[in-house]
Amino acid sequence: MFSEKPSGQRWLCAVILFNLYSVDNKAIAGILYETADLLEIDAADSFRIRSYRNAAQAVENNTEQIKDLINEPKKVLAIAGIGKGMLINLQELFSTGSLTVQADLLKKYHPSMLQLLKIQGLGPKTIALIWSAYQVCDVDGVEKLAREGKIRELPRMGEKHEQKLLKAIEDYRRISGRFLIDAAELEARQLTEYLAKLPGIDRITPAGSLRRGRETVGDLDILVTGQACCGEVERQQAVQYIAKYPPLMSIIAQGDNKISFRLRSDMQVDVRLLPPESFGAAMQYFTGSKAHNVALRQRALKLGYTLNEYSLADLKTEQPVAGRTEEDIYARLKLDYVPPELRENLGEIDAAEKHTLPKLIALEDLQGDVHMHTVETDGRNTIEEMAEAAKARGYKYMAITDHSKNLAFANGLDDTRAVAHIKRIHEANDKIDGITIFAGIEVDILADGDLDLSDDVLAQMDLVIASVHSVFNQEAAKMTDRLLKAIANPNTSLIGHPTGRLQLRRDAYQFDMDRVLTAAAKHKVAMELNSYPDRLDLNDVHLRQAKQRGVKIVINTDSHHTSHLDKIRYGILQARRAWLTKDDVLNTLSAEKFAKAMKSEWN
Ligand code: DGT
Ligand code: CA
Ligand code: CA
Ligand code: ZN
Repeated sequence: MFSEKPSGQRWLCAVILFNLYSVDNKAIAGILYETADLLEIDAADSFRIRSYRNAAQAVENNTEQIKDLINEPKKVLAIAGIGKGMLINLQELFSTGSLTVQADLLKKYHPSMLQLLKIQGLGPKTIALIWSAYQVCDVDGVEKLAREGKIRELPRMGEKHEQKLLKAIEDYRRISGRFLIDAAELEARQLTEYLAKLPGIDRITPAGSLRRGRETVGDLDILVTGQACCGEVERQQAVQYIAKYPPLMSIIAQGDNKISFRLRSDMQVDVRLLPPESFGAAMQYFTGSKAHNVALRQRALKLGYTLNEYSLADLKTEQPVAGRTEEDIYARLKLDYVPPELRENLGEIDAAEKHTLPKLIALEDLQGDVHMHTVETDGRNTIEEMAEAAKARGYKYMAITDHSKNLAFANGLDDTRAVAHIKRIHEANDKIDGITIFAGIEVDILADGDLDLSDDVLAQMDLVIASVHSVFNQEAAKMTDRLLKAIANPNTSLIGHPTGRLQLRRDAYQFDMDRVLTAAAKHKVAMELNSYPDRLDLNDVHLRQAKQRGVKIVINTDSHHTSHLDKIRYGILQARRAWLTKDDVLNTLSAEKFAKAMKSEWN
């Protein structure tokens, strides 16, 4: 059976038009990983497949950018995992913008193979199996096979595999086309730098879900204003300049004051050019959310105004009464200014009317970050390096929380190594002035709810983060009991990344959130807000639920490198979206009070 011809054109473009302007190591690694997967589908020699995967990993982890080294072959060859053959591949990639091996394989099969590989649990082996039996290699085609019961007929496959595959396809559809907040932010920043070079531009600001701090972003909405947006000729010139943005891959639509395009990263962008007098109205409108806008427009009508992306205007005379700033618009509508993170129509308009909007937590309120790893387990820096970096951020305290032994691939600590590590942390604390370094641990919650280290060792810690890192697929009842047992352990200070979800990759494990939060409140165990963009766990909805149950939050980065400490701002955004204030978050306390809180002594 043959499937309809899949629409893989976009992928083909991605391969051929590989834009060399901003090729970072991650992009190169992506191509090498894809090539390895395609070789595996093609039943290539396993040694060859491995050489591509190894090279991908080496490129990904290399601290220097390959694009800066490519003209010095010796330096590239010095990277472990890159041999002469791979060097030739990299040189080809940089001189022609594509890789013959990959291009040939995509010609032989189909570019849509790459989309299939993005489906969780569908590896090259299964794809090869499906291809050889049915010559199908696109998402729609595979879904059809699964629905017709044809996947279960393949060797080593069954009904269960088929159901799992259908669920994975559903997940893929839901998440494809969305991006992590850090990726969206980076694209927005680079584009902003480019736009800022255009003469006659006063302001450039992201709107949409990025400005609201949503955990993932669909497309970027960038608003621009200044002289360059005022006349027809100026706007045309501006649009022409934007169309030459090097990472731009294809233009989707181009109008008089708007241009929509797709970036090499596959992200879609809408740039709007606005006159200064409607910039505030446009910011309000394009920040959204849609639900907030609808409610706000109804309120405007009730008060005798019309509200759109150009202005707030008198209903009768149609004369604009506000539009230059957002603040003017909210004030005219007799509302306190609503911070973008709250604009989801979840009670914020009511609160703004009654002057009861919360004073949201801000980055400056945080006194410390208490979840980080070091070279002792799977981190990249030493205790001292992490401490200096935390101190440089202005923190009063921090905690080193390496992994426990159950996480064998991360070289987790057993009791003996954990005790020795506490000693090292104390020594570093004595040596480094200006910051308190707490000795902590991120201990695994084992499948039965026991913690992975002895009570005696855990009791010596200043704080204990208990986290689930294995056996995610338990029944909800069992997982709930597992978490409840960990919470009841007197040594537990907080639960790390409580739902275990990995955004755009892995669902949360199943458990009864309400019972877990109730128990956490009772035992004075805090819940983590893990700021890592892939996690953001607890999310905004759960954080709000936790606050209602009286559970305190600790906002951490889970840093594995000094550069990760900066990710704290993504956590702050989620906390703000959940209406959290300083009082809801324990790491806004002084070091002394925080230490007590970690021993479950808080009011
Ligand atoms: P995204 O891109 O899916 O992450 O989410 P947003 O919120 O950025 O949504 P987007 O890009 O479709 O639109 C940007 C903003 O424009 C949105 O937050 C509110 C506004 N907007 C879009 N469509 C409508 C609409 O039909 N009615 C109203 N009132 N506002 C809209
Ligand atoms: Ca958007
Ligand atoms: Ca948009
Ligand atoms: Zn963890």
